[in-house]
This record gives sequence, structure tokens and C-alpha cells, in this order.
Amino acid sequence: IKRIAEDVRTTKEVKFHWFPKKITELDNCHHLVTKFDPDLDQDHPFCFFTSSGEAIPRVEYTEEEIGTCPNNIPQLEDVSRFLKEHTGFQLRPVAGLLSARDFLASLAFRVFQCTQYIRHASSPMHSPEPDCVHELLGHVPMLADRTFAQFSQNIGLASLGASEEDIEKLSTLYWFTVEFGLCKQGDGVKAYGAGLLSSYGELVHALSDEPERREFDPQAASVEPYQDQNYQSVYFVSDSFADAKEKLRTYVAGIKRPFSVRFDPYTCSIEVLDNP
Ligand code: TIH
Ligand code: FE2
Repeated sequence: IKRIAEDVRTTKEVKFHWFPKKITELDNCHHLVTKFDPDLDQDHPFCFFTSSGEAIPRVEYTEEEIGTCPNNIPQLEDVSRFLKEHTGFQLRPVAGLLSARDFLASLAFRVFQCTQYIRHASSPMHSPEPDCVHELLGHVPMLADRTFAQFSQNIGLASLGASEEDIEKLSTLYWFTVEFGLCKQGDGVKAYGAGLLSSYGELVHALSDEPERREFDPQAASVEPYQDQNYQSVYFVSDSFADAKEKLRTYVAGIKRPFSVRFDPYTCSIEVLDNP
């Protein structure tokens, strides 16, 4: 459903896609996409959405599910509280794959939408879709880093009210950084992308001689074809998170929008400023 913003007017007739201005409006940002199996029932067992402020419901995992992780599967509510103390990021449960626009919009508010179900015990090394192993081993540790948290929020802010084409580019950029990014550290190259950290199979592949590794360039990464059913054939290597953040800033400055946005951390809301 496309909603066109009516509460922002400029002298020119400019229309752009609706976006949330308050954190509570993220309740409208839960549109699922059925990418993997169009016949799949969207009523996943953990299909619910809490409005902000409510605790994330606890899940009782089966013994087989717990067996996929050592000892225990952390509960999203506990992890969310921890993250919030560190970088202000909080988690929200989501029932499956969200539309890119909704997912990116939540990042603008430092809200990370997380799956709660776990991959099947028979294939622990790689999952074609995100699951809680991916969220907890992949995303959560990274979101506890200040610079990385800011980088993630900046992608989200850039997405608000953006054109379909820019949403596609920003989500591809997200894919090659937050999901499958590599970064230099000392003389070595390490994985920081959540899709690598949660998939031992792809992690080994990414650092082997098989794929191509290129210097991170947001312009190039935003249009690079990606693999969502198999391992990537190209990875982008950043010099540091600070460098990636700076390059992202330059890239975002080149995206045309009839307004600019600023996050107000005191009210957790988005200020919309008309461009002169
Ligand atoms: N392939 C990842 C894993 O096995 O953990 C999960 C995904 C990340 C991004 C898309 S699917
Ligand atoms: Fe992910």
C-alpha cells in the first residue's frame, strides 16, 4: 500500500512515499514479503507485533531447537535491554521477511526488527533466510558498536521517503555492508556482516580464494547483483567502520529528496526540514 505524505508541503508539488515520523508509527512498518514460497502461510507461530514499550514475548524453544545453539537461546527482550543500554538500539520481533522500506525505516529510529524462530537443526551452517541465530550471532554484537550503530541508523535515515529506486539501492548497499561486509583489521581482513557471522559455511567461503574482494565503494555496492539463495561471489572490504560511515555520508548526500531529515533523540522522532 502506498501512502503519500500530506503533512509536508512545499511551494512545488512534491509527492513522496509516506514514512514514520514517530517511533510508535513503526507499528505501520511491518509489511511482509513472501520471497521464498508464495504459498507459504504468513501466520508464523511467532507472528505478532508489539507496539513500542511493551516487552517482547518470551519464546519456549524445543529441546531440538536449543540443541542447535550451545546451552540456550537468548530471549529477544533480554538482548534488547542490553543493546539499548549500549548504543540505544532496541529489538522488535517480526514474523518473517519485511519489505525493504519498512525494515530500513525502523533503523532510522535505532529499532532492529528481528526474527524469533530458529533454522532447522539439520542445516546449522547456512540458512537461506534470517532466523534468530542470524540475528543474535550476526546483528546483535555489531549493533553494540557505536560507530556501526550510527552507520546502520544513517542508512535508515537515508531511506525515509526515498524513491523505489533509491530504496532498492540502499537495501543492496545494506546487503553488502551490514549483511556481508568485510573490514580490514591490522594486516588482515575480517568479516563483520551478519550474514557471514551467522553462517560458518559462507564465512569460510568469503575469506577463501574463491570470491572476488573489492574495496568498499557505496556507489558500486548499491548496484551490485547479490545472491540471496547462495554464497556471494563478490564482497566489499572497508578500511574501517569510520571510513565506511564517511563514504556512506558522501553517497547519501547525492540522493535527491525534496526534504532533509534529522533524528531527535530526546523525542525519538524525525524532524523533517524543507530543502531551500
Ligand atoms: N545466510 C545467513 C545464515 O546462514 O545465517 C542468513 C541470512 C542473512 C541474510 C539473508 S539470509
Ligand atoms: Fe540480517
